[in-house]
Amino acid sequence: MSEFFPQIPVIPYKGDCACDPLSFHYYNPDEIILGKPMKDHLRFAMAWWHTLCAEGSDMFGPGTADKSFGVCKNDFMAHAKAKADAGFELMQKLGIGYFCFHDADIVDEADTLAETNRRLDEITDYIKEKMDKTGIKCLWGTCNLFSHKRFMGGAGTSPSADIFAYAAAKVKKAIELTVKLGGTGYVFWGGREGYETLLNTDMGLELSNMARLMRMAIDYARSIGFAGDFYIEPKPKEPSKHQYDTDVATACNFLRAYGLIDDVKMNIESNHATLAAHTFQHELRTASVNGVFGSIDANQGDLLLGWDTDQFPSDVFDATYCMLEVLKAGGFTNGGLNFDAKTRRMSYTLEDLAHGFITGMDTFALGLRKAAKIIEDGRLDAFVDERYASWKSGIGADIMDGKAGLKELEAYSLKKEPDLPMSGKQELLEGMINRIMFG
Ligand code: XLS
Ligand code: NI
Ligand code: NI
Repeated sequence: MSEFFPQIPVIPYKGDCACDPLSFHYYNPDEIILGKPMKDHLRFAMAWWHTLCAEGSDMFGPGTADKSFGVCKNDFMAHAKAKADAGFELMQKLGIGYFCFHDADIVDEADTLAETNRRLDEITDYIKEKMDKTGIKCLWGTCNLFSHKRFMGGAGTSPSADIFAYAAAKVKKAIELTVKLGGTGYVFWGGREGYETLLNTDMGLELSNMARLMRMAIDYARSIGFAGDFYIEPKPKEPSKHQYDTDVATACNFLRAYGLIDDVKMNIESNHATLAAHTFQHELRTASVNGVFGSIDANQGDLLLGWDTDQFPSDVFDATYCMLEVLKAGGFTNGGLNFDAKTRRMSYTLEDLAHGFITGMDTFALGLRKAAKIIEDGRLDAFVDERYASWKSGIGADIMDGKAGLKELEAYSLKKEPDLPMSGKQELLEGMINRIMFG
């Protein structure tokens, strides 16, 4: 079999030697951090779509990268297999243990559902063989319910019952493929599950139908032995003007309203958080306090741009705060860090792709190291404990234990005017984090 990335060697960890860009500087897979190897903390995954399909097209021009992998794309099955070969070669060279996929990424859709399903069966046989040989696993699968024009008005939220039925059929197949490949997760990203204008939209019906499709998917998946996690991937806009799964809190409300909260967790994407005017950290914390922290789409946006730029992550502060949330949530179980990221349109070579992953993996490895340092240092946790100390005894404990209501609290306050809360000391804490980060 030919090599697709001859210029990329197996990427070693070289630690302190910073001069070789084709090496990891911070990611040392087997090094133990807080009792666990780095690779188990981070559980890196390759996104099939950006890595093997996306060629960098935008609204103003076609792609600049060549992802034909030496095969004519019209020969769709040969091309699908070449993509799989290239993907496994890259994952092996980078030491990435997982991948994520949409049905439509792994082989081109045909004109009929029956033929599409046949193609999917053939390509997943091929992928499964490669998984068995390499030990690389599937982190999660999902269904592309947004590219084809039939889904212009949504899939589960389409105004057409026929389209809903077709979407359900595609979800059924995508779940079967995820189970076949041993995936431990299934993602619902509401691609076009939203609206442009309420003038033509029955929001109540659309929301209840979205819940109906999820309930059908969960029940079917469990009936065929899927033991992994379901995730909603919130995003506020793009492609819809207003997407129903706007952010983690909105998605939690939807899940509670429709009785799905015990069945679905969150796959949180950094760039989606910032599009929702939240920090990545905010979305992660909201998920963990609601008991729905699941998995992560690791990328980074550009705060000056209002769309999902899906850049490979390089922001060490963001990665550190992310890993702090992951560590505090007890780490990943079925989830991981999926690089839902692509190289810039001007970085069009296959070598650039490898650099995207190396930088992204090293950024999160450094983030993990720094987050562990912040935890081991202990001053941040101690400060937060001290700030909330009044809840541990006296009137605070009485409120927590349900012993004091409004009457008792009035009596208490009539006797004692409160002191100001202690200083929030944000500036001190920010400086302290800098010192922990940079020594
Ligand atoms: C798009 C989403 C998408 C999901 C999978 O913005 O990030 O790529 O991760 O459907
Ligand atoms: Ni994503
Ligand atoms: Ni995205």
